Amino acid sequence: MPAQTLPQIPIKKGEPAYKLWIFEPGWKGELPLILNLRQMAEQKRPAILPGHRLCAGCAAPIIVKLASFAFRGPTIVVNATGCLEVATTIFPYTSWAVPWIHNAFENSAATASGVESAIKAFKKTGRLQWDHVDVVVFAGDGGTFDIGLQSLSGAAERGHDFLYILYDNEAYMNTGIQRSGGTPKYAWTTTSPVGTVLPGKTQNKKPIADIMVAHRIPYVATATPAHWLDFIKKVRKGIEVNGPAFIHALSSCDRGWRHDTSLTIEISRRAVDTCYFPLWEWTPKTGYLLTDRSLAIARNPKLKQPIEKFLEIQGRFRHLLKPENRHLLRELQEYVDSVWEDLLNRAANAPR
Ligand SMILES: Cc1ncc(C[n+]2csc(CCOP(=O)(O)OP(=O)(O)O)c2C)c(N)n1
Ligand code: SF4
Repeated sequence: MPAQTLPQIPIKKGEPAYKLWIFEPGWKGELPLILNLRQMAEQKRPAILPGHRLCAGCAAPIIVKLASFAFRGPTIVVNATGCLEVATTIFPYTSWAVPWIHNAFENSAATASGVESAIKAFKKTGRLQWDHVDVVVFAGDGGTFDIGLQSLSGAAERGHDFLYILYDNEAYMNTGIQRSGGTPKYAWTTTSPVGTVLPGKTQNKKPIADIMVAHRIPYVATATPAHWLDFIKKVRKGIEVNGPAFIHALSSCDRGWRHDTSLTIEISRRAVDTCYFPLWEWTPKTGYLLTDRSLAIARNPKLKQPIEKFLEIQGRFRHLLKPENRHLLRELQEYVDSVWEDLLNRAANAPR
């Protein structure tokens, strides 16, 4: 059965329209598909259904929903232990509308490798009724930056064909907001407290997406739920490539980041506007390419916002806005600026 895309339905007058370039297997070029959010909502059933127990304001289900709009056909989801898993599969219920496997905290990429190998074997022996069955992993930062890194690296090195989506809420949220390798410097967590001894976490965030680039897999990208079209396109590209693909999606957590539940999308927007979390993609052929708002900022640096804009709406950084911690804030700004400069130097489409 060939891969299916959305039927082209005319957009209603006055509705915003976006052009999404869908890559179809077997096609030399690209198929343009005009769509908007209403069409997607009406025509594509997302992989995750309402009724789950994730907190109001949690970005994780938005990430799954947006990602699943880009699924091209039969898809198996592998889900590491974490908030997304525990809150969507409370026995005897499930919120998943696709085949879904829960695996241990540390080995989602190993599980995905096994699933992908089984699919390949079925195909080889003529027992697969579809052209392809895609494998998509969703795992948190604890399950990716830290405990699952070796299985992810191994799967990337072996070249298994799956898309790994990291939803990065920057701490071990499910077990009570403990710091992870994805927690940014000076953020409060329950294991990196703020007080007279410590100003929050004292180490920088691990550059996980760059670590995946170093594996030279076919596709690596960063994304946020606020830049939804950019995200959907990246998911589709990650699924279409043959071999491992990795998407690092920033996933705000109102419990751990201490923000108002209404600010989920605004926080993602500010993360990109301040260059705290730049949007880019990387392939072996193109190298780093800035995308969406980050490309706009590179072209017009006046759009870049100070880091306070990202920090000021989150309780986990409240201490940084106190007068006595101005030097910490300055240090964070310098760090963000140097990482951004470094990216500008590497990005092939950044203005020189
Ligand atoms: C080997 C192992 N160690 C610890 C745990 C306990 N545990 C379950 S979920 C979790 C935190 C998950 O954090 P993350 O991957 O960031 O996902 P989040 O909950 O933030 O979505 C921990 C420590 C476990 N299940 N297995
Ligand atoms: S604790 Fe955070 S990551 Fe977990 S469900 Fe709530 S908002 Fe989402």
